[in-house]
Amino acid sequence: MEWWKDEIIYQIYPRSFQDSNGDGIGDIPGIISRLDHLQELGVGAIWLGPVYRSPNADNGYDISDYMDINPEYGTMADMEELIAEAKARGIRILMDLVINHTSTDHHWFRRSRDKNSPYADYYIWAKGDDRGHLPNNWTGFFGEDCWEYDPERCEYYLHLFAKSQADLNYRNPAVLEEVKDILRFWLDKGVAGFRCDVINLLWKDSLDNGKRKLALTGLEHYCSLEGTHEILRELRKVLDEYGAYTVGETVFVTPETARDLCAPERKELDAVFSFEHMECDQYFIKWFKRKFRPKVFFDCLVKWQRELDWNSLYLENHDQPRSIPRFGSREHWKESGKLLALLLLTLRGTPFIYQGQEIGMLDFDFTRMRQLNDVESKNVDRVLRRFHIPRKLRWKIVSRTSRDNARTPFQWDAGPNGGFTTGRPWLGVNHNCAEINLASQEDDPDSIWSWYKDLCALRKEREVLRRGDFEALETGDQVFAYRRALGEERMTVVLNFSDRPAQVGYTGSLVRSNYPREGFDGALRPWEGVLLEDGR
Ligand code: TEU
Ligand code: CA
Repeated sequence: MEWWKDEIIYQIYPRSFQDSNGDGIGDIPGIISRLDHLQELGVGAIWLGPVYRSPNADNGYDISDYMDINPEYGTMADMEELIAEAKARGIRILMDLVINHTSTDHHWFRRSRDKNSPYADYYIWAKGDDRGHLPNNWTGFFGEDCWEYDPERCEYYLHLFAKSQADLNYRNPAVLEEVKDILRFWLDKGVAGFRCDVINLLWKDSLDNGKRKLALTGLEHYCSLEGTHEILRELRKVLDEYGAYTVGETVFVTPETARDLCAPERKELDAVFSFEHMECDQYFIKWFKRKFRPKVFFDCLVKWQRELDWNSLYLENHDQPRSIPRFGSREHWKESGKLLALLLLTLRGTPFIYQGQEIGMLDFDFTRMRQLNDVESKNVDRVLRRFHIPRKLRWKIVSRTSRDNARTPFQWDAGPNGGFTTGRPWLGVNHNCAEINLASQEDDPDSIWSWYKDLCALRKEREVLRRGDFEALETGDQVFAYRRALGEERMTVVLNFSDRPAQVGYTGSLVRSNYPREGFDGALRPWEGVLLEDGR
């Protein structure tokens, strides 16, 4: 039963959702205390960010024990209670499956440093040459080299991400068997599936030198290779024993390579997170921003709607800056926040709402590097410093794109620390929590929160919005229009992504607008979106 074609999934970044014990760190009991919020929103599943034992070099994406819970987040009993309490509310739990790499604190890695141990080949080790050169010219995702010398083994190990995130070696069949055990462990506990971290990078073919690129040299040796597809088909056999859902985070996918990963007949993944629509406001790499181009964004969304029968839909996550400043308008905060919600919840696919998106949370209000936590942001600042970029310009480059923009604690109310913690928060709470918080929106029928709740309910009520076909009507420089159709049901969505009004020729009976209005006469106000029935 493809439940994920009828449900909306909510992403929780556990460190920043709700603290329950005053240590300033979000935790599992805190999540349990907020499940009623998620049930009221109307989501059918939670993608829970990594809560496994971890030294937190990358806030849990550096795992040292896949079958134990980070004590900062709680206990295994807490995790089992979360699964049960969520289930009691009709909410499934998806775990974050991070199997491209482990923490160098994992016992597999520690023992892999001894060439004679049974774990010697769990990771990708290589000799440099005796002049101190690295095994090849590949570069990593976090702005640093991707080879680290280990003085005990006297060899280098590969890490495409932080140096404490060592890439696993899937040429070793024992690694695949370990991963199958991890899947069974969590599926036996009742989770409904997994979000799979950088899952299209698992198989590295040769370690030959890669082509020099502006960033990420060597991709051709490890991105979406046939070996990875074989691994995914093997893992799918275990997942199918449980009817589990998988959505893969897949860097650099195109619709073609995405289909090879998630078309049903491939029996690999059920969906992927693509990145192309999140690259419409950058030059080549995300640190070099450009003005957001709505038409490029619309055309990209239309391409992916046309080329994949089904996929995930998202505008925010824990790696991306917030969507209103990026694709909407701070000046029209409420209208554009609602407009983006109307887009997300009326396209075809499985919508993902990231914590805080439902109340219009914005980027952090930090002013200096020492307030940041993110390893990627710190590495990039170090690289820029090596190129003698002045501090002010470094801060401008890093702060616009830093992943910490979406990692500030959830703003529950206007009280101290936005109601997130009674202690000192691990990452600063945005001072705008006085104005932007759930408590101030819950009883306001015109709030972004009320709008999300209403649209989630409407999507559940109207099958045409979940299962209907998609037809693009217009992708202009400011207006995006499309139609959903199922049997006799037709709904037209018309979105004005601009500070300027727009006049359009679509007709139909008004179902929703993010502005108060009676009927629809074709005149769209700034950042207005309308949903029409029997649109023409
Ligand atoms: O992210 C993979 C990844 O490539 C992103 O970091 C991306 O490069 C960029 O930050 C967004 O454009 C996954 C996790 O989502 C991320 O949090 C982890 O840091 C990373 O893998 C390593 O596990
Ligand atoms: Ca806590």
